[in-house]
Amino acid sequence: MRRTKVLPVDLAAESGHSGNDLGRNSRPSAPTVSVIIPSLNEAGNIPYVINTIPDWVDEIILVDGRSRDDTERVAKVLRPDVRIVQQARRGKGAALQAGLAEAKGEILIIMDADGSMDGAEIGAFRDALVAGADYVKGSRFATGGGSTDITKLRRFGDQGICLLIWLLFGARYTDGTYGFKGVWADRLDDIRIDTDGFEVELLIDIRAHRAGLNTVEVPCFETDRIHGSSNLNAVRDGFSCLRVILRERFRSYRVTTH
Ligand SMILES: Nc1nc2c(ncn2[C@@H]2O[C@H](COP(=O)(O)OP(=O)(O)O)[C@@H](O)[C@H]2O)c(=O)[nH]1
Ligand SMILES: [Mg+2]
Repeated sequence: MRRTKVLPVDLAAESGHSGNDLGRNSRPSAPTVSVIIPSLNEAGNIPYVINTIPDWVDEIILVDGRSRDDTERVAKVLRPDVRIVQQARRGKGAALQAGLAEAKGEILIIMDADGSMDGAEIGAFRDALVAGADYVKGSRFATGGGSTDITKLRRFGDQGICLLIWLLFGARYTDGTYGFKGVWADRLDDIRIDTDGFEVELLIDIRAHRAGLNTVEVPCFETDRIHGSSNLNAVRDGFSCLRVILRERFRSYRVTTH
């Protein structure tokens, strides 16, 4: 089984670990950046989220999951240049499919709209990608990261998912369910999201690994959701995660040559 090394950001450039080099050499040193934000009834949180996003981000895409509140209007009032994208089906995975398909940036960052992620951390994602990573995972459990939001049940579930991904795919990740991620647009075809729910987080991780993407984790700090409550159901979505892990394990892959 081929292994993807997961490296702290400062080791990425000097590691020599590489996936498929196609396109990497021609990447810009000052890439354009799109931020994709799946949002479902987040009107109370979206001002905070948008205000944390650095000025140098070129494009903000808000994928609205048919919110019943003022999410879209609040976002537009705050940042008139926010692009609103509608999704075809329900779920965070469906939202990411729609948002990523519309994004124009060379680097694509995914973050939540609940106020638990700090847009100031986007800089670390961009730096790791410019330094040579194809795909960057935010991790609450890497050294330097943390969370005030995670429950014991979710931490236990996350550890189980990381263990399964290691045993079944050989990828050593410290966080299996965090939604703060970054990827070069030229690698999107390797990931090809085809699931609609919260299990999308680990689907991306597994596919990135199996496609040989140079993956780097950056430590992140997750705070409590500001308003409202989580849409995730630990049991229902836990089973969806298991289903995706097994489906991916028994799915045949075109192996990327190095
Ligand atoms: N567009 C869209 N966004 C969603 C959907 N479900 C969840 N989200 C967003 O995905 C992010 C993570 O969801 P959240 O409920 O906070 O889950 P948790 O962080 O795992 O507790 C938030 O920004 C939600 O608004 C959906 O069906 N459509
Ligand atoms: Mg959340």
